[in-house]
Amino acid sequence: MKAIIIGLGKSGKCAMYALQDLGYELAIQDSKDPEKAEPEVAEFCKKHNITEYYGTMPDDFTGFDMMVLSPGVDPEKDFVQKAREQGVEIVGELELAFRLAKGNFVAITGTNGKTTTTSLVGEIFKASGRKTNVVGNIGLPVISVAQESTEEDWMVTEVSSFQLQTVSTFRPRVSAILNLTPDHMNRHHTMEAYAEAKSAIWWYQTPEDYLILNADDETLLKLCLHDIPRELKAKLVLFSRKIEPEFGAYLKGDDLMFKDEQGEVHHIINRNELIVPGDHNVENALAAAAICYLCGISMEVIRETLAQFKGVEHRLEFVDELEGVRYYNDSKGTNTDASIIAIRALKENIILIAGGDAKMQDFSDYVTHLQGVKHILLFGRDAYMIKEPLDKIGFKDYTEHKDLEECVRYGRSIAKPGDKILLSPACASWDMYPRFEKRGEHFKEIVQKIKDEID
Ligand code: UMA
Repeated sequence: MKAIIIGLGKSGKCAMYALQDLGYELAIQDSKDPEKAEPEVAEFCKKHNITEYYGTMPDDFTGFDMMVLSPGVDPEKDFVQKAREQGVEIVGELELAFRLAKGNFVAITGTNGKTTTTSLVGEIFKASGRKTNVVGNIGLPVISVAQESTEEDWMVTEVSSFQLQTVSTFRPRVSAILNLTPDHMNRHHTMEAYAEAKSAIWWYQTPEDYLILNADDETLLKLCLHDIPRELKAKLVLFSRKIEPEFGAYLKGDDLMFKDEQGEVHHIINRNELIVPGDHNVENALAAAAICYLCGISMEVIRETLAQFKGVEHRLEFVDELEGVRYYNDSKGTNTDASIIAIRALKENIILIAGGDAKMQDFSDYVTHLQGVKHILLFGRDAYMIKEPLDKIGFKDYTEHKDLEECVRYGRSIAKPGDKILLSPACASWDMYPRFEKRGEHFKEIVQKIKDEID
């Protein structure tokens, strides 16, 4: 068998190791320049006689059985179409990993909250004593653990719309779509296409499986379920903060509840016992509890783990308090909706740091959600895309800065005790950092530097 792997980031590298192990004849391709090739990859290719294409593409794909796409590679690109026409099977890294894995899959997607919910589900699974792999978009490619997995393994998988664009058999036992708001429009172009990609999470599920959806998100229900011309075979389970579904998780007063398939009601936890703040975290907890209960985990284990969960790094992460000012790192707030959620959770006295790679988002609605924000510090390549709608609505309390450090230092100079300096950029980091994690880490380093200067 002969395969070509497109994209040599985390996913492509692990796919290369896995296919090499299976005895495939391999070629790799990456749009980056040859001199940026990782030495580790170059050495592996040399050792195993793997053909390398850096900054170039084979003229012809005849002879290849399979093309493996990394999530960052758009399957609509011309060369992918050409390969398809030449009879090459196109698979994404997630699909390939699913085919190689023996464990059961839980899959979580949504525009926001998927990393937190995946972490939470992972913690609950671990606490229940199961063999747990927390994988996928959260940072560890599924393929890196797929081959070693056994039937006892659970793959708690965060899946992105990118990964779901290239599935053809992927069947999670339990899947969840948490919410749907505009994101990644530079890749999907329309909300319908974005939603269709997300909906592939349930396309290959069977009547033994479960699909969990947010009953409060009408756009999600319409675009990811009702408008999809495919039959849903899995059992539909809902979660909601507003209504009491026939089957699913909901909020009754301050109590999180779960009604099972037989209509029996179970108490999950009181919302005041959750450490993580905000309504969105109640939703994440409802979804996580539903997923885990449907996988057979007891409500006691679910409750205990929910009560201990402190949240995820870079997601509304409390960094420190200096001179009465609290610093929060929400570098994972890479779209307007995620950032609005963080702003709502902190409520008031917010000095907001925003900007970066805007991914062609429209900020005109975003700027109407800044009631709790006293001042905005703008930075990054596309800061002007936030500035323009701010000017339009007459929001004057903003300043523009050359980089993150200048933002933090200026923020500190105008902050009063009780204020919160929040990095929640509403943009991707790719204009200035390789990943949002690096941006978040840089923010924390700057806060630490200021702390050292004060001490
Ligand atoms: N590349 C090409 N051609 C292209 C695009 C990229 O050759 O058209 C090359 C790049 O030069 C680079 C490599 O592909 O060498 C990067 O591959 P990739 O972008 O697929 O990134 P990976 O390192 O494999 O990481 C991916 C996910 N990245 C993306 O979806 C963009 C990671 O999600 C994920 O954690 C990882 O797989 C493990 O599963 C990151 C992300 O930003 C966190 N996700 C988006 C999000 O959450 O909003 C979807």
